[in-house]
Amino acid sequence: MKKPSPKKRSASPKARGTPGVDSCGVVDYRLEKPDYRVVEVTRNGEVGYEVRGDLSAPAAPIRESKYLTPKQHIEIYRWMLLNRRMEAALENLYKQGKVVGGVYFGLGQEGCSCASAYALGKEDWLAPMIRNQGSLLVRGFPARDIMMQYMAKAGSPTKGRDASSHFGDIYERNVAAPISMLGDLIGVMAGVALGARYQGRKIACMTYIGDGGQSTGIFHESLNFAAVQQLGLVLIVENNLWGYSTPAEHQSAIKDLAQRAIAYGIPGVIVDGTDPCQVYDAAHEACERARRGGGPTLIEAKMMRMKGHAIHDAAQYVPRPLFEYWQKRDPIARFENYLVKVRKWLTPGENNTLIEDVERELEADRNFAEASPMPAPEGAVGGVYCDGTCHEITPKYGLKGQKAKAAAAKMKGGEAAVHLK
Ligand SMILES: Cc1ncc(C[n+]2csc(CCOP(=O)(O)OP(=O)(O)O)c2C)c(N)n1
Ligand SMILES: [Mg+2]
Repeated sequence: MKKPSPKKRSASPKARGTPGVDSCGVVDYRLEKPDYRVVEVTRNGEVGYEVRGDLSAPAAPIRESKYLTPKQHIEIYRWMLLNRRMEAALENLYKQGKVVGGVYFGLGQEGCSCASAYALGKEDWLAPMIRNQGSLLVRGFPARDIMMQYMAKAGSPTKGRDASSHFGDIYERNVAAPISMLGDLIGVMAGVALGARYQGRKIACMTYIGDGGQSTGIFHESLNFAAVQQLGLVLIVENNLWGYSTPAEHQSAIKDLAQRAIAYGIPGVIVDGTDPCQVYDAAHEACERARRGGGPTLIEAKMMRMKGHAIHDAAQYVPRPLFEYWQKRDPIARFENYLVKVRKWLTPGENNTLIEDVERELEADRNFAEASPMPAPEGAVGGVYCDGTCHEITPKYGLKGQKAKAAAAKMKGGEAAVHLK
């Protein structure tokens, strides 16, 4: 691969400069503001949705990143490609009857998942949601793990006990497993941030919530707590316009979900979720703020869920023109164009090599995952509940020194054997 020149070629003048700030103080990184709305209509007794407004505008350029080097741009692009191609492979595995449950897709959201997770350092924490498979890849889970998980293989992160994405890694990768009850992860990550503070660790804790999930009570309770305690939480609101079959407009009366930040006294930021540079810059600033003890940031990433809720949902309720509008804003096609044609940081040949490399990696991982055995039936009886003797629980952010010893002594003989570092 050609070594990208450290000197940046500049993007178009429009794609640079300071982000705007709305009348509520919400920072807006976007270079275009879609001008349409989704309305409910009844035709021949059937309720459905239509789009009203102007859908003819061409896609905006990619915004120039203030922080990313050319090499980092290419790395994010590679993660996005891997994210998309892995989901395409999962769709095929599902159609071949090899996936045990459903499959969830982040099609059209790869830039948001990958560029946000890319802003995290090794010590930071991530709690992904079901569409953030790209974030898992960036955080170091190989595609084979995700594929084995969907196929409930013995070698999958949950050893076949879960058939979608309820897994994490609290020891090496600092990833908390997704929680299906929408919004609950926000409180969990606020708790991780609080624990880290007691340890004097300066870390950022990132998680996601959807436009639908933002309506839960726990969203309010957790974010308010994080704000009052000034915890290092980075909350990305993935506004992909749909919560199952409910349009975002029918979920919240405010147009910009980032404005909710005002109610908690924290910064609110809007980004175009299909532009990885915007996502990265906003996430990077929020992580820096979290690490220096500045408190939480709410980032609203505006984009579109380009498939149904999961593989079983054909999304027939979504007006077709909306798909066409967002297809023009495909994050991977636009980023590829930016890297190859606008910046010329990748030659077309290097781009092809990179794509082939991603496909090769994926092919090897898919073969590995498919060839892996299913768990032995008798294994199902173990490893679900901890009886206090089956494994050691080592808290990552446990108490230190004398306090730790005292706590461990108190716990001995109690419900769980806790071994403190
Ligand atoms: C508290 C709670 N209520 C309802 C559900 C059922 N549910 C799962 S996903 C979903 C839609 C979520 O929409 P959104 O938050 O916009 O996320 P998206 O699927 O668009 O990524 C619902 C209602 C749930 N898991 N948890
Ligand atoms: Mg949604």
